[in-house]
Amino acid sequence: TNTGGILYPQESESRDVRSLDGIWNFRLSPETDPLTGFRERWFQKDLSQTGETIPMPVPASYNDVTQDKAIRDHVGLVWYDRTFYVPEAWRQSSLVWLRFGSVHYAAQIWVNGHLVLSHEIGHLPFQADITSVVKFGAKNRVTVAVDNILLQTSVPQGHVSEVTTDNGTRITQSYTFDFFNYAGIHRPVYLYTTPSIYIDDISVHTGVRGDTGSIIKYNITYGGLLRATSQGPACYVDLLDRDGNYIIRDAGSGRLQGELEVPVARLWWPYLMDSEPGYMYTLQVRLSAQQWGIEDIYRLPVGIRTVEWNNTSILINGRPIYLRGFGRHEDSDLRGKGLDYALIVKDNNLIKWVGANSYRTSHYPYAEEIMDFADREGIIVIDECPSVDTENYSPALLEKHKDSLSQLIRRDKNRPSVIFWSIANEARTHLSDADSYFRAVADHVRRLDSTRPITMALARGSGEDRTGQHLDVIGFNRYNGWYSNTGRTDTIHNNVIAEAASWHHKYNKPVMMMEYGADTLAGLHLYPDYVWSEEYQVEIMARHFEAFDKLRTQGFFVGEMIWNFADFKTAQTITRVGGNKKGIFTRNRQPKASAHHLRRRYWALAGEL
Ligand code: GCB
Repeated sequence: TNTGGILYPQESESRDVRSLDGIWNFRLSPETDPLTGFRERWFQKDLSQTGETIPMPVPASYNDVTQDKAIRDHVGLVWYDRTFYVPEAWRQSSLVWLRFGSVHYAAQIWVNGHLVLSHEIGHLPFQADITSVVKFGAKNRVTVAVDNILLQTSVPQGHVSEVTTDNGTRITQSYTFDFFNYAGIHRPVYLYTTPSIYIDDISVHTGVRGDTGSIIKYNITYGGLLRATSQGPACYVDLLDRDGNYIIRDAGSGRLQGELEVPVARLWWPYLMDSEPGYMYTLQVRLSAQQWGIEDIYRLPVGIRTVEWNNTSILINGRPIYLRGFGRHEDSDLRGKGLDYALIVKDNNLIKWVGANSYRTSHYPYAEEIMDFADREGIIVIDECPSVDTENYSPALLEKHKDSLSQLIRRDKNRPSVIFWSIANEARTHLSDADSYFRAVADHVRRLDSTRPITMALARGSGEDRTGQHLDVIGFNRYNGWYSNTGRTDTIHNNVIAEAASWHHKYNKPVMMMEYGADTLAGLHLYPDYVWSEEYQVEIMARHFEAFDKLRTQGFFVGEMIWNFADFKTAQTITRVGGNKKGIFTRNRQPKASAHHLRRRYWALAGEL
């Protein structure tokens, strides 16, 4: 499943794309007999023939769309299916692919009763060539089994235990991370075609050569069967500007690797650092196997920029950057983690309205459709894998953790917006195993991509940390005035400065504050400021801003990210009132007083750049 490329499905002269989104059939596995569906082979018939099904939207989490608590809180397997037609016309020299943007947490997929895909870790796309099992010119069925159980060897980790209920023993899921374990088919499902010899993957690296111009290095891999006697396919590339004008035509002399020189390139700049941030070219790749009359065309958006870093700073196109952003979540009412186009456009507009230039994909990879906005708008992304609150290090966990990063890098390697890889959030970095574990993770990432710095969101103190030496940039999470010294906003300034300095002193790396904040109930006003009120959130921020401004004069402090962009749902606990309320926007994206306060700062910071 996880070998080869994972290019986003795209229509072209040689490719067709159909959406399988919509209303699917759905049913739970009985909690008392979770494997029934496998034993009775539910994937070999229509799900509705196995028992009662209900309509379920795709994409969406299944948890919040019904009136049934048993569905919201279900632990274990659920089943989905739907039917679709494959046109007769696709039989001619086409391969048919099935691609899921994300199914959380683990999934098995059958087409017409044949197992075609298995995937684990959620949040990342996976696909298969299903040509040999589809019926052309006929009705087909796709069945999906989804398991939301998190164990000590899943990424992220969780615990399953038993609980005695009024109706007997049930299993119950717990986890220490602070967001709801939404599950289901979270992102779009596509059926698409390629020619039988096709562009499998494209990798680009961009560089700037002094004043003479820019270069785009590319590497193309192809898939499909060629007869032993035939020559490999020929590859040609074109470069188009944002308006669709050809800048370079027919380059590459047929070869799969090459280098384009772009004499007066428009560089990809972060938001508000240039009048046209996020400038994207299109690399048009044409692969042809002439003796078979086959041509495949794929258009990859490309931004030209460089990333460099040293002990004190990160530079884009040679200029130091200061990050002003957020931690975020994929989270909303009703949909949970399901992709919603209205929501992603709104979020993009809010990010620009606030004047932020960055965010971290806390605590897992976000949808490709969201990342596309970051590319086009010049938003800097700290791209995080799904490892959160790691404890109990083990070889099995390490393999899965590395796999999540392989999949993430494979998906996002060409995105100019991705400036950092974040390899974990709030791992137990004080434990003795943390050193070798994170060395292995960081080495793995550097082998796959040495062009971007590696970071991690650290929560243990700098004194006890055993992992910072493996990172390029230190990010720390600290809730001064909230989890510690609650109510004492007069402790924030000095503590923030002292902690940032201690990280830099220990590791001699650039340092940023990756999380800080306070839970705030929108509409609660208490003055003088008092915890949970809008006034308190603003006061906490104001004290942090003073500390950040002082730190910025010391030469190693590279950014601030408030926790969180918006309120979000969590597991049920006694410290969360309807979820985590540290958003500067409410869950339905209305500003708290803090949003206006942050906006004044971020626009002012942008003006200084
Ligand atoms: C953290 C975590 C984040 C939580 C946040 C909080 O340090 O990284 O996932 O939501 O604190 O609000 O407690």
